[in-house]
Parts: sequence; structure tokens; C-alpha cells
Amino acid sequence: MARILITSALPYINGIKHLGNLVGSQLPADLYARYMRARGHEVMFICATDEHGPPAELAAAKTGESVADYCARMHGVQTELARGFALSFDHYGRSSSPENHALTQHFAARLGAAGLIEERREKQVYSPTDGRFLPDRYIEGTCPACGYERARGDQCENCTKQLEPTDLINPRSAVSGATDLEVRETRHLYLRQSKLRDTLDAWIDRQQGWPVLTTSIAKKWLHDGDGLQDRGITRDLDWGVPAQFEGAPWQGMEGKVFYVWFDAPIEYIAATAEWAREHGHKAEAWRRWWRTDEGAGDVRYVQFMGKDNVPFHTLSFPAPLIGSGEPWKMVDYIKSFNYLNYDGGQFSTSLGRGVFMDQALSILPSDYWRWWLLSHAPESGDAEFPWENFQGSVNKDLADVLGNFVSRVTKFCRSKFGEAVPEGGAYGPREAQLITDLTSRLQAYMRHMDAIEIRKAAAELRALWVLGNEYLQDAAPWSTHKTDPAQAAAQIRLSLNLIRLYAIVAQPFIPEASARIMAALGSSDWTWPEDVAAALDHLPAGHGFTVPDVLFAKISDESRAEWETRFAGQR
Ligand code: B3M
Ligand code: ZN
Repeated sequence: MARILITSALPYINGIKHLGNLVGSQLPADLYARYMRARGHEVMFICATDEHGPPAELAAAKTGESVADYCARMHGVQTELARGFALSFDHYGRSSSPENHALTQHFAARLGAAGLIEERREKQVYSPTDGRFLPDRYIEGTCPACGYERARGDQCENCTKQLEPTDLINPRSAVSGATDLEVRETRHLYLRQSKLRDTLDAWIDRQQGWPVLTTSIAKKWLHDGDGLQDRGITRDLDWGVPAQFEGAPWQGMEGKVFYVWFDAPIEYIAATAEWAREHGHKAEAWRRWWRTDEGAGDVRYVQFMGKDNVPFHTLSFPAPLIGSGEPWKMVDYIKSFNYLNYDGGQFSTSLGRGVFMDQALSILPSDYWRWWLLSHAPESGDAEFPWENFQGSVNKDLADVLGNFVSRVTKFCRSKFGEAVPEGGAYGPREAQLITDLTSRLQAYMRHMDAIEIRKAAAELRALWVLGNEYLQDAAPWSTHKTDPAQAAAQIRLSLNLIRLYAIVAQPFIPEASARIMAALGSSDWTWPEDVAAALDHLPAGHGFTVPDVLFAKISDESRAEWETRFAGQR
């Protein structure tokens, strides 16, 4: 048994995430967490809302709530949606927690003591109209690298380049739209990342087997142009972790907070401390996940995120971990994703374009979305969400292949043998062949799941379901029953056990359907079927079951057309 630490990129607190956000971090992370638990490993699966910075302040200003109230409310909303999608976090924290305040300041103090933070006078964009400095997202303009016109002051979402607000061409205030912006002098703390460049470079080189998408982005930020730049880590904002605190190795930072990207990844650690507090564990319980001197040396740490988050996780987060001089657990594997686009363009909140998490759950059960999103995860390039493909995938894979198998087997058994596993004879050569085929498919499925090759894993899972259908078609117990009822009984006994095997191995993808199947089969033993032959003998003759209600209802053409229109947004 291994210990596996899994973190999903922290969704910003503002607004409800769309399906593209979901499949870019939280959902695949959940798949992996569920799979690793199912294989018997000890898992710590952490996520949290990312609550600081301009997005929260701007959103709260719109609703008229205080930022604190807004964040508390939205954390509740996001928690409910996570539950709706069956995301199995061990803890879903908040980056505004006391734990994160303390840890963020701890890292800042350590980095300061190590000479890795320096104070700089710098010129910042000031808006007389708004009466304030405009950090990060408070300012928008044209990206100097790619020309995208709606780049934000911290990053261009088109080309992923990290920016400083003063880099933008034709800047304007995101608060008021004012363009009469001035540059004024202010003082800020800088993390001297450039001093850590060689260390980070060597660390990246030691990471064997990382996806090319991940390492190439990191290498680009390390080496392009002048290489890794020092980074301002404070902002003139009220909401956040105060940059002036007791024991701080600097003075005069009152009224400033740490930059959201400084404290957000530290929340991965802090959320584990929140977990310990909320579950009544000893305060140090989180440390065995994060401190290599306290046991975390044995932990395998895997991060999930969209490609735009990769620079922050390969460089900006490792920099303070390494720079602190303390034995923090570093990430072992980063799984990053491309974008899921909606109908030829981007999802857009403002245009009401695309399906958002709450809307998705209001029209269909979470498993339908989980199955499609995961089996079409944007792993090798950007992907699309076409309604027709979604409909086809649900109707074929879930309803026709898996759902139909469950329904045919349980209903046939009920009508011929009653609602209990029939006795029947021994399994024959056809069953032996099936067991061989299932075994090799299951091995392939496990290999892909271990490697977090999600599309490939989904294809193998589907192939496992297909094998059952082919067997049933071939064995044809409905005919066998007329001439050799004992053989038909054996075929059904095997098929009922195969349904149970399906529920167990499909659980990471479609947990709710799996739970319903297991309940119908009266089984609560989720032990992974390492040995397929043994698993197909698990439910003994006489074991009672019930026929489950329709597992997956097909999506009609009318519904599909209606949803297509409803979520198209204004064009
Ligand atoms: N909140 C950005 C995003 O949601 C940011 C991730 C933080 S991970 C520490 O894409
Ligand atoms: Zn750009």
C-alpha cells in the first residue's frame, strides 16, 4: 500500500465553473483519487477555493456583499456542486483559512531570511478615476506577446504568458474602464526567483516521464528571453494574507497583501492542515503528507491542472518550497490538460455560452457528464464539446453497452430463476476464454489508469463492457435455458458476477451508477478484482439481488436539440 497525495488546481471563488474547467483539473483528479483508493492505497485528495485577489473583490463589489461574505457563500455553492459531481475530496478548503494565513507568512519569513525576498520601489499603474492602484486583473489591455486584446494584468489567457500590469499595451481599468491611467511609485516585495533558476532547472531535469506539455512550458519560462524573472509577490489590496505581520523581516508593508498566486498553492498544504483540524486529528497529522522529514518521503504527490496553470506549478510554487530551505514534499508528477472548447469557441459566462456545472446537474445525472468528459478529456490537444457526440456517447456506451447488459441479465434471471444467483453447473471453455479476455483488458485498463492516460483507460473500460455483451450474445442463455437449464444458470451466475465486477472497476468514472448496481446486487464488498476468475465466483448461488431501475436513460433528439439552443448563448 502506497500513500498518494493528490491536488487539483484550486478554482477561483468567483462564479460557477464550466465543464471545461471541471475536466481540466477537479474531475480527472477525482478519477485518479477514486482509482487509487479502490486499489487499496492511502489517498489524501485536496482541493480548495482560491479566494484572494482581484477576482473575488471584483465579484463581491458586483453583488454588494463584503468580500468575506461573498467568499463564504460561494464556497458553499462550490462545495454543493462538487458534491453533485461526486468529487471525493478528503478536504475542500479555503485559501482564506487561518492555516493558509499562517503558512503563507511562514514561507515569506523563511524566504526573507534566506535573502530571497527584496523590497523594490516600482512604478505601478494608478487610476485617478478609481482612486487606487490597479494590480493584476484590475487592469486589461493588449498582450505584448500575442496581441490578444483582453489580456489581464497578471497573465494572457490566450498565450499563457505571465505579465506585469505595466506590460500591457493600451491598458484600461477593469473597474471603471478608465484609460486615463498614470504610473506612480509604490513599494513591493519581490521573490528573487532568478537566484533559484539553476536549482529549478535541475529539479525539472530530474523529473522523469513528465508529459511534454508540462516540461516544455516550464522550460520555456526558465530559458526564453532573459530567463526566469523575479516576481512581485505583494499587491495594494485589502483582501488577502497581510504582507506585514509579526516576525516579518521587513517593515512598512501595511495595507498590502501577498499576491494571490503566492498564497494559492500554499493552500494545498494549508488545506491538509484544515483537514486535520476538522477531522479532529492531531495538529501534526498533515505533516506526514508534506514534510519529508516527517514521513512524506514515501508519499507520491500528483497534481492536476489546466495548461495555463503549469508555469505556476513547475516554477512559482517550487521556488518558495525550495527557497525555504525546509524539507517540503515536492510534486512527483504533474498531469496537465488542454482546453475543452464549446461548440467551436470558448465557454463564456458573460455570453451564457456553454454548460456550467449547475446547469449540467439540472438536466442530467452527474455520471453522464463524468463519462463523456473523462472519455474525451483534452489530453493530447484542445477538445470540443459537440452535443451530438455527447448524446451518442451516453446512449451507446452507457445505455446500450453497460446499461443494457445489466438490465438483460438481471431481468432474465428474475424471470427464469428468481431474484437470487442461480446454482447451475461449472463454467466451461467459453467462460474460460471470457476470463482470459477480461483479464487482459483489465490489465490494460489498470496500466492506463496508473499512467493517468484517461482516454485510453475509458476505451478499455468500454471494451470490458463490450466483452460481456458479446459473451451474452454468444452464450444466449435464453436459448440454452430451453435445452440445458443448468448451463443457462451458470451463464447467468457468471453474468451477475460480471455486473458486480463492472461496478467496481467503473466506479472511478461513474460512481453513482456503480453504487446503485452494488446496492441492487446486495454487495458491499468493493475489493478490486485482481483475480478475475475469483471475482466471477464471488456472489454465491442463492445470493439475493433486485433488478435495478433503468441505469441510464437515453438522451432523445428533442432534448439534445433543446439543450443545444438553450446553451448556445447570444451570438
Ligand atoms: N485559481 C487559476 C485557475 O483556476 C487558479 C489556480 C490556483 S492553483 C494553486 O485556473
Ligand atoms: Zn498573449
